[in-house]
Amino acid sequence: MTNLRSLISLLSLALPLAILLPLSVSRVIRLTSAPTTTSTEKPPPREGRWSPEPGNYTEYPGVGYYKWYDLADSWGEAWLGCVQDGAHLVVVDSDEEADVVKDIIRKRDMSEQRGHPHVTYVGFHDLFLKGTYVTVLGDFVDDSGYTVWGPGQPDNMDGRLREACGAVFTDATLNDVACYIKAPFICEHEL
Ligand SMILES: [Ca+2]
Ligand SMILES: [Ca+2]
Repeated sequence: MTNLRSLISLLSLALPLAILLPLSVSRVIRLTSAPTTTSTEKPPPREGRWSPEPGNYTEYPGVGYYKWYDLADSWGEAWLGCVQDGAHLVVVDSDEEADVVKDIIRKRDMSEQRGHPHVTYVGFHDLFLKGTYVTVLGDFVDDSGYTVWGPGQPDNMDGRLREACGAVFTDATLNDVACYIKAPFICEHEL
């Protein structure tokens, strides 16, 4: 009889708990999974090898951080190299940034030049749709703020070759090139 009474009192205690507990758990889950996209703040930079330390990325005040790489086996390799840095292939989006790119190319160590001498890979392509140039950040090149193409470009090598990947000449004017050539590239990290 005593056992039965204590069982009843235990149940009367446990029952509300059994009802309340799932409610509180679901409330916690709802709270922790609440969307956090209402903030207008930029997300923190991705983890990677990017660093503003000397010898790594160079700061051009007011424009961005940049790093020159001597060689990629293809445009895709260049793209990946920058992503692995926690950066991106440079997206030239102003005349000012074009001057930065020109400066970086001018200062490059020619003794290390192993890729195509007139090509530096940058972050645009028309791989998705021929003739529609987009940046690696997903914007149309036409809307990017810098659309100075080299003479006759883009030309798909006078129509003889599919040139779907983005590059600049040494004067930072844009060019479409074949995606598989060996060329240097520049990565950018936003300020
Ligand atoms: Ca940029
Ligand atoms: Ca071309």
